[in-house]
Amino acid sequence: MSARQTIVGLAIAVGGGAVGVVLIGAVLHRSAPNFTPVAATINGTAQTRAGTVPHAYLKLDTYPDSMAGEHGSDGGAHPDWVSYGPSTNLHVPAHALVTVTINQYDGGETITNPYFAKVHGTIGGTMTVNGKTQTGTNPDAVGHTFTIHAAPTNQDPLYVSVPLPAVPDDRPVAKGSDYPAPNVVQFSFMTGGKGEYAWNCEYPCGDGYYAKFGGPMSVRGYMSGTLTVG
Ligand SMILES: [Cu+2]
Repeated sequence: MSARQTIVGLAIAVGGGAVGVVLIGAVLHRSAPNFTPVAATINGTAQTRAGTVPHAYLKLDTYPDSMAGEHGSDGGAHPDWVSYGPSTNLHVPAHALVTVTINQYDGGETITNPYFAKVHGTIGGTMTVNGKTQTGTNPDAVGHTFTIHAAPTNQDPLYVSVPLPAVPDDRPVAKGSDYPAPNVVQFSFMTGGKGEYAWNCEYPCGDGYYAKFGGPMSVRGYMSGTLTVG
């Protein structure tokens, strides 16, 4: 078992004088539980600025609890924690167009940093929400974000951040489901060469812990994971 540790942080240094803020986005241990990976499905090719490349598709979900994702139907150790599914261990091909579809089932509120209510790093700088093209969402109604950070190494840079609009509190539970109908968010991005990246949610959804950045926000496998390009 490798003891190698990958520390991936989003370091924001506000220079000048005594003001310095460093945010550590995620600390991921190789020895942490290795959730069953989900690999993007390659289906045909896409014409891009980089030429004709494989077109890969990845499907994810965000839930208001942990009953439907990788923690098992009993929700595991923290059934009431918000979670991504079906896995937080994601694999996509190198030098490909990756189209991600996220079914977002959770509610939400105001995001701490409105930067993350905007779309960054996708093709065209846009996403679609329930079929409608948008460059961001209302910062007062964000459920989660899907944010890929490039590790500070010599691998190709990869930075993508997409806000996932909150499901309104009054949307009823859908027939045959435990949840209301989701907001369906879709976006595409290009991968470079092989690499290992971290992704996480930047909406403070860890209710009740450390200004809402604790709990599911600070334990791998809920609101963070890895993205392997290769
Ligand atoms: Cu979240």
